Amino acid sequence: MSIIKSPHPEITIPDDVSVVDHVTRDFDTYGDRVALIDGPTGRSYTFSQLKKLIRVCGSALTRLGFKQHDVFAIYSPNLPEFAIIFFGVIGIGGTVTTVNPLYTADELAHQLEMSGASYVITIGMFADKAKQAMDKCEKVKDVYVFGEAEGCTPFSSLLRDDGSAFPADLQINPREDVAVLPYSSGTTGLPKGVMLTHYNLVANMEQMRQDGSVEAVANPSLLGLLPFFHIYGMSVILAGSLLVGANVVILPKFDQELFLKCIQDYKVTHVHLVPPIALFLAKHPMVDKYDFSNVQELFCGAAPMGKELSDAVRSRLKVPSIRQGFGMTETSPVTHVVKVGESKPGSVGVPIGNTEMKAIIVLFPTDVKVVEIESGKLLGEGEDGELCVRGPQVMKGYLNNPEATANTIKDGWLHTGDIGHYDSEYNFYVVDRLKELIKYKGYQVPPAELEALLLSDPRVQDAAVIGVPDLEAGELPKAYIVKKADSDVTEKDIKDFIAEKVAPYKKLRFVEFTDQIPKSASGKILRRVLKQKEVERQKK
Ligand code: 4UU
Repeated sequence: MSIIKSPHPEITIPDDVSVVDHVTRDFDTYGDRVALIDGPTGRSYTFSQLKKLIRVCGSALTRLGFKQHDVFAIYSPNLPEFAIIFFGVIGIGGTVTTVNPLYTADELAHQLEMSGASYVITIGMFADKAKQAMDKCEKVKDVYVFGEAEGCTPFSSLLRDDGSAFPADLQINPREDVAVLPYSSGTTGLPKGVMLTHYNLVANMEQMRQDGSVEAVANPSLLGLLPFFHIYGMSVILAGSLLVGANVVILPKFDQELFLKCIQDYKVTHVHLVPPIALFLAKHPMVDKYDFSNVQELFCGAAPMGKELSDAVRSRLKVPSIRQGFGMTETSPVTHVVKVGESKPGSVGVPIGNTEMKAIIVLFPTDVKVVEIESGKLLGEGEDGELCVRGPQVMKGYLNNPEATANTIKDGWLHTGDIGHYDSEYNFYVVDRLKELIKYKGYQVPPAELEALLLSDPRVQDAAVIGVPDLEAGELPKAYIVKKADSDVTEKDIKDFIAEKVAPYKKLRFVEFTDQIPKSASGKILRRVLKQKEVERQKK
């Protein structure tokens, strides 16, 4: 019945260093080793080249008039050059907002507008969407493109610079300045800009470094498959691996054959996964044709991976370690990881380590308390409740949204909106989600966003969206619709209406017409009532 501290010893987290200075601090030592490799083409950059290009890019951006605290949007799949612009912007004190490249032009425009971005970079394939979005946002000055595309400025123009305009007197305040601004819907409502400071990211990198699994290997190589626009790919894979001198084998999307071939041919040692890819590894016949002997660890997060799936992957691939972690965009992202050397299938692990650096600053260790949902009372071992976290990785807040921030961080505790419990060794188990968020293959699908779109359809009287359990995707978005009295709208009409407006992973997979949406006295949708109905239906 108490607050739980991380079982790891406390570490010192520097609060006087920026993300780029921290990540690149040993790049001169890593020198000519390969830092980034494009999986499909083999195009690569060494640590020395990357360090130089980050500076060159920062200098070129400065010449353009891009200043400290300005916002640059990256709307791109994973590519080695993603890292150059990402660290180039952050290195001169700018903020990067990352956008899912599958977003429609409208979804992109919305994020550009909300984040106040002045530039956006994309790839040729998405250049049209980026230009359409720019036309809707006054603040956006230009669209950059990796490669070339009509009406866009080539990214290569930012690399033709001698680096001399890099700001010499740059003062970054790591505890205040926002390095990245990914979007998350949090526990409720529409996506919000998550302000992660330089300190938040440095802290999480150091907390993960304490884990030691990557550095324990002679030539560590991580697979950069999970998207860099999402905090997992951005912080843990891209920044975290470069910091410790591991290379990243980058894949722009999940292609079964290429995925397996790259792991084998580039001798990848650490593979970060989400549950649907773990399922592929457990089941697909193609997997047997490839050599996994260099893989030291498979690491899964972003959605629940149960014991059965974990055991199935382990027994098939015979990798030395398979572990799970837990995190959120709002926590930079990692808060829990299974201890190195331990096998705890089904558990998301113990709270990761952290430190109190200065006694005068209220900097708590990564404690986790389990709060009973209704009362706020602390719960004990084995009792399910809402998980609340505090630590140096907890975000500064949601951009321009003090209300949502106050509802999420209370007395210094971040309320995850997840339900779980812990065992006698402080291994945590996440068993349910209190918040309304739907996760499709680890991607966030905010029901409130789909509901707002549905209500904008004149044929719809009322709507509620929930996630229904699915073996492969984790959850699939389903809408309950109350039709307008005179409407003969069909399920297909509703699905099409949404599909036109949102990225493919947010599409409604099921639509059911109903007479009434269950609501509380205050008018809130009772999602658990609808979810319960689904669970019972699936049992039949
Ligand atoms: C059950 O998904 C993430 C971050 C994931 C992450 C990153 C690095 C996990 C491990 C790691 O090392 O962020 P968001 O913001 O997209 O989604 C956060 C939500 C959580 O609140 C929870 O509902 O995603 C769900 N979630 C999980 N659920 C994340 N990880 C897990 C997990 N089991 N392991």
